[in-house]
Amino acid sequence: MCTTCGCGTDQVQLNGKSLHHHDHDNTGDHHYHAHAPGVSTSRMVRIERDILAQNNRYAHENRDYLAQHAIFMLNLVSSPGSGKTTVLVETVKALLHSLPIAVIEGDQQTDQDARRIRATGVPALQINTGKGCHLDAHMVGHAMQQLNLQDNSVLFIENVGNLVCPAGFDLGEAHKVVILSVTEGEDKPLKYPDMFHAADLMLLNKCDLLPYLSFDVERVIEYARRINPALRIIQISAVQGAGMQDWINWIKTGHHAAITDKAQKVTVQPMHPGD
Ligand SMILES: Nc1nc2c(ncn2[C@@H]2O[C@H](COP(=O)(O)OP(=O)(O)O)[C@@H](O)[C@H]2O)c(=O)[nH]1
Ligand SMILES: [Mg+2]
Ligand SMILES: [Zn+2]
Ligand SMILES: [Zn+2]
Repeated sequence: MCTTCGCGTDQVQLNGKSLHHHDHDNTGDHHYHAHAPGVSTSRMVRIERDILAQNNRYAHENRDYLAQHAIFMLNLVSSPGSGKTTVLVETVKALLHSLPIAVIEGDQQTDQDARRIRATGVPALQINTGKGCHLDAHMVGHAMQQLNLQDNSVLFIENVGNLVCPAGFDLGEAHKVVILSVTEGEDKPLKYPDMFHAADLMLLNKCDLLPYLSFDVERVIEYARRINPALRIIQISAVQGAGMQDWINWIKTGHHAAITDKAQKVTVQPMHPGD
């Protein structure tokens, strides 16, 4: 699977341009991660035997950068069609007057989702992974750099629709948020446990459709908590708005903590380093 083969890296595009259309040797200080000098990316991928270890190093750089700038980053993961983009568009509309926001969109092809986000007035960058089935921390680092992120902002990532390998890739996010819609069946947490284990919050979406389905909400909650007892679960309808305020409050609390955490790190600096 892709955690060991590094599939699709050469085809990755950011807003339609090759990930490495620029030369790493003259990118200046805005390119805040380093590649091994004199080694091409494709060769690096071949000689890098532990894709996840490499990913984790990039994720660490991303997380450091986000902490320094008090940016709260959420990684939204789900199967295709669960409602990630719909949730994001409604979330962005609810938050854009109170917080600076940016969005990174991941799909194999097209910039349709980035255009849906940009229609709200918020900046969005589309990553096309080609044959790749997940975002990795290296792509996200480049996308972060191109977005000119504001300090104290919220950065949302919509991952490639896939409940399998995005679970294994840390992007440097504060939390993975898994979206499961009620049309997908209650058994998905048991069938794709890694994702429900990796997530801190589950949004159960499309609850407006419950009257037409035999979906058992109590059962899906029991299955999800069997995999991850600490999982927060919020029932929502992105199109009708039910539960959305709870989700917005959860984001605001996390964003506030990110800012406060940064402020605390600043204030604990000793006034006189020698004391
Ligand atoms: N009934 C209903 N449909 C929804 C809801 N959220 C999303 N959808 C629909 O589900 C489909 C897929 O949504 P999209 O946001 O593109 O999913 P994504 O592939 O996860 O980004 C679209 O037709 C949406 O209108 C919801 O809360 N209720
Ligand atoms: Mg989408
Ligand atoms: Zn993958
Ligand atoms: Zn790079």
